Amino acid sequence: MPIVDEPVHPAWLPPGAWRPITGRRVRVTGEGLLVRTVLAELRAAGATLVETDGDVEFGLGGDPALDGEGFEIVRRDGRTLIRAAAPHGLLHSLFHLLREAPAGRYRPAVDRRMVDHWDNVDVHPVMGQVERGYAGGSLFWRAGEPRRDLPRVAAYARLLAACGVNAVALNNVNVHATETRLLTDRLAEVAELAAEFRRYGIRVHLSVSFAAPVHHGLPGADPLDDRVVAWWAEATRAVYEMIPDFGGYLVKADSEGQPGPFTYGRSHADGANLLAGALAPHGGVVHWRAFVYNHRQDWRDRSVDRARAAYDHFTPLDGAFRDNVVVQVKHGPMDFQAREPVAPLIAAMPATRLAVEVQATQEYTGQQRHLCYLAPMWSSLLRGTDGPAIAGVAAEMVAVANTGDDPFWTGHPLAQANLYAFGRLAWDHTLDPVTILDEWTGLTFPGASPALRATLHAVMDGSWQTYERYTAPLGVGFMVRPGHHYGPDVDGYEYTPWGTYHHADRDGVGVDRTVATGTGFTGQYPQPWASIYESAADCPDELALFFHHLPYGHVLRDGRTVIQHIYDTHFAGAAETAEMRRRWQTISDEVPTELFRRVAGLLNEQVRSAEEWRDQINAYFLRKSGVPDEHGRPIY
Ligand code: GCW
Repeated sequence: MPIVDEPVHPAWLPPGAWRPITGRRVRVTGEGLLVRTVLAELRAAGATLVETDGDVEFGLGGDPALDGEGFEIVRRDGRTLIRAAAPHGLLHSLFHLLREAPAGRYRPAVDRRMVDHWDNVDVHPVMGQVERGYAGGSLFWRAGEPRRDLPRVAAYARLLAACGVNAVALNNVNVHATETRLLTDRLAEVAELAAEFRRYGIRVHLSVSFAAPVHHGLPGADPLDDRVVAWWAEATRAVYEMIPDFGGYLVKADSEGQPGPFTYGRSHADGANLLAGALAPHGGVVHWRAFVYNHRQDWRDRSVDRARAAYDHFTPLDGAFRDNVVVQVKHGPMDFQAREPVAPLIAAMPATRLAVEVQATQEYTGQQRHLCYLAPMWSSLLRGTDGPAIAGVAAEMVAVANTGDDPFWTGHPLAQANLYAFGRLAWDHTLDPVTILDEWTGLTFPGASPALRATLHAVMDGSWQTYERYTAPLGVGFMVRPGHHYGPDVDGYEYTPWGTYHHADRDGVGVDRTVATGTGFTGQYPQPWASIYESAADCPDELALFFHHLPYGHVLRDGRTVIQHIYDTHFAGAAETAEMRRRWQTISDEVPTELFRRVAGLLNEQVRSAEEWRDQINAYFLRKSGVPDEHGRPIY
């Protein structure tokens, strides 16, 4: 089917975003692919390229301490001088100029800032073209064939580079038969995409199946079998022959039915080191996911706790991985809920290179039908507001992509801010989410009026907490419809094998994860967090039901009982969505019509869905507990 070109929204790089460059005399020295990209961008932005005395000068030869991607901005006599140690730094500095970055030295907090696509080549019968994708189809494949809209891929690469991303995994971590061939006879498709990303300093990675040798005729995939070792070495050599700057492999092994080393009685270290050995001669890395748990649990057995699984599997392997293995850990111990504590594994692998994975695609945070600005969540995890800090421990940051072939890239136009904010926070963990939103607004809506800025802050800054208020209470999680995960279903997962329970009964609710009387999960944390979480009196309210089974009458730190907190937050959260919708109507003249309408329509759905959540959660807990709302509001 031919691709029908729809006008694509420019996201944070509309022509107006280039005002700091347009019309200026710019001098660029240096050569190579990325310098040519910088020159092309400057030309397109309407800069005058000069040989001497530019108003803006980009050059190499900066302090080597700035490493491959850092740069220095000096402002002197009305001129802007940029020095980088390598061309990557020049590219990043260009985009920093659009944000009117002040003079100073800049370098990223972590070396790799990666976006992982869960794109399938074939349309999966249940998951579709993109697993957990809420932004249309894949940018790379459509119905089993390469989509080949390379200008669109280049535009995407440019957006990623402009927010600081430098690596992308193209395909889903659940690798089906067709996708296994991307590594072999369909490698040319990957090479074609890699060429577009390369121009923006982004390296391409592939998700691979641990059983790939079996798909290609070997009797097994035992990591200690010489034939398997040789197969991976040869397959990898062929990849680098075609894609010399290939980033490496991403692997979901022994997880939710994906194959892995356990089949052969081998460990995750054996498995990861096998691939690392094949990649090492070429400079590639393996991202080996720690999302390993028993998804066939007996709900009757309260001694098994899914939250414990990653730590239990991986901490004994600390120090056993080769240097080019990166263990990739989800930020929380469960699965991308709106509220979870930091995964304790992150604080327990001092001898292992770790990447922390967050989910920009809004599987459990409204599926890009609800507005939910995630930067405040990510920032608080990085800073360690309510648990061990991720910043300083994670060597890399990864986001599951929220993008697709939707004309707004992200389905909900305002969800673009999540991708932008991920890149910026991965580059600089200390940035304030409110400042990032301002930056994003300034780029996306050049010349935004104070009213538009104020409205975007009003509807976005607190939207994650609003979402949290009207959905699963106090950190308990997973009260969603099984399968697609949209909308409320309090008991949907309660008696299933997935390990995601809330244990509500007539007396109370929550999972006892204490050492004293529960699953012992709190003991996986370093002090002081182990003690803070262990104590119902000290545990932060937002995590109260994650760590404790509490009576409905238990008084939380904020002075309210658990049951009254549930009622109050659900009424408040739903009311906040109505207010968001009202605020949005006030700026209809200030944003492009299509964007205004798309957001307005989605806010209608958000208000409807939030009311549904409010009423189901409140009705469920009133019926279970028999405790009425102190304020006598309608509960059904
Ligand atoms: O949250 C679960 C999702 C799966 C996903 C899995 C994972 C790609 O529901 O769709 O599979 O996490 O992260 O591997």
